[in-house]
Amino acid sequence: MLIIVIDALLSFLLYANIVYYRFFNDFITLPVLTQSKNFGELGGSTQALMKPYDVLFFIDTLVLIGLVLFKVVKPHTDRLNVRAILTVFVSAIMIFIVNLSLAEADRPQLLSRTFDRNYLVKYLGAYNYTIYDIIQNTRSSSAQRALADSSDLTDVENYTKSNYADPNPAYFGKYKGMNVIYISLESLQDFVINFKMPDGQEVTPFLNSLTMGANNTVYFNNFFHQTGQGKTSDAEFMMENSLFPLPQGSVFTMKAQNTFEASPAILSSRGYETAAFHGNNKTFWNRDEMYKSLGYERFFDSKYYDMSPANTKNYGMKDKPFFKESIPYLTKLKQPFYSKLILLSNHFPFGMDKQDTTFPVGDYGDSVVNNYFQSANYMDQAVKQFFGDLKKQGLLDHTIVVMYGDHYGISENHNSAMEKVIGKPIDAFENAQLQRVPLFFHHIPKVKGAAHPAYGTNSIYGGDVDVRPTVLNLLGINTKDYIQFGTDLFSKQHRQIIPFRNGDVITNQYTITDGNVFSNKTGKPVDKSLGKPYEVIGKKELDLSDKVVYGDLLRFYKPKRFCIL
Ligand code: GP9
Ligand code: MN
Repeated sequence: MLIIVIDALLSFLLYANIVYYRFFNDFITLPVLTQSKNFGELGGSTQALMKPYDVLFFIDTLVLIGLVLFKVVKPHTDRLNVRAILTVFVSAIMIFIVNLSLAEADRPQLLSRTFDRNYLVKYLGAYNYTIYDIIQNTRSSSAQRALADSSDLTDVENYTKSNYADPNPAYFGKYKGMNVIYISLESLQDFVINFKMPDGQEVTPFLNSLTMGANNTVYFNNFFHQTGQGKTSDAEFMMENSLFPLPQGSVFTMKAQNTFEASPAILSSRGYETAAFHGNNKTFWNRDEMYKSLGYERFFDSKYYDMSPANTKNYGMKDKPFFKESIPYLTKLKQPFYSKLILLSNHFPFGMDKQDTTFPVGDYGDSVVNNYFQSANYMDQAVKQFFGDLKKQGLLDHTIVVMYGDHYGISENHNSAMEKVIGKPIDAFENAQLQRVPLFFHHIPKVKGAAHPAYGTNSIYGGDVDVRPTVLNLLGINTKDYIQFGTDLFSKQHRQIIPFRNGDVITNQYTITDGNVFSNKTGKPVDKSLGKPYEVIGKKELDLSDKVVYGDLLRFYKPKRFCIL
């Protein structure tokens, strides 16, 4: 009897997921279950989503009931054999472990990163995924969120207000009413910028021209990614919230139900149309859920692109067709618009289809590093093509284009090849320095006698969390009342302190990494006490930001200048 009930419940769970997937193209998660609006949306159409042959999903239960009813098998009354039960259990666990290790080998950190539910279900199976989802959600949310109240915000508010940097009047509001386009340059690290292959070819000639100020661009060459396990999604999170990512997992997958005060919401409350573009399945990094919480009105995911084999590799769209096919959607948005395009093809392991490139591969004795140059060159060509198209559409002159490398592309595992690339040994100092990613602001208005050069390379130190206040100030939106951990990169009071999730801190003077302090100028260790004050600031900021995210504290925060739609 018990077996029949369990079997029926499992079949029901499986079937619920199938019906849900047919509509949402996604699997059920605990927060989705508790937020009935999703099911409400599904409600009317549930019947349409069911097919007559679905009854086959319950065939096992029906057969079991039939067997008992027609007395083909009789219920067991004698004692169960403990040994037999144990053997079944132990073998099940062993098979599970083997399966999990195979899955881990294929998708490293599958469980800790939770980057895509499709992958989790594929590798774990629907039942194990459900258990995983329940553990993940109860662990990450309940206690801290339930215990939090509005008074917890006081500490945070006091800190962020004291950290506020006045906007630079020369830049403030210079972009008022202009469109915004963010471009996430997948895995692009700063070392490739202005890098030449042994034959003298530049890897990123178009981006290099921007570093010299072409297209009225400012390029930051001391800008660092601050991402954690959530990689691309962490970078997106920081860019739009000016909060830090979590110590483990991704805010996108773990905290999508939180209240946020992100730039899409801020701008859509000021008349902007907001849209995100990404040539991958919308469930990846839980973007479909998270983008709603960030205030996006539209999300053009893989469904909107021609995903035929020639256009795709690895996770999804190649950058050139992705940009090309995004243009018609972009131009149909009501102006001013706030949008972001997440690139994808310059992703680990970077191998390219022959027909897409004539650029040479590197010769550094490591295929990942060798392929990286070719793939980064392709992305550079794609960005150039996109700028050309924006110009053709008459958009370039009244659009601010913010481009950033989302995180490292070459991990520490490839440092021996990287030593050949950069031509010096990579110690802890150099390793931390390699976490630079390029940041570009296209079309900065020319300001005579400004503190920073109007176009070209800017050597101010900064990190992901600094971008939001910078952009909002350029648009003429004062950020004083927002909870934010970054400061405007153009502000004269901008603080050049960059905390990282692994405990490192980089300032314009020092690199604090692995418990040692190095001088940026010499690359040599200096007295550890010199780093202490920055380590303290770094830890404090990360702790406060975690408090906001884990406690979902922004649900209590109603600043004057923020209006939720
Ligand atoms: C997936 C893309 C890549 O949609 O954003 O994710 P990553 O592995 O770079 O975090
Ligand atoms: Mn990425």
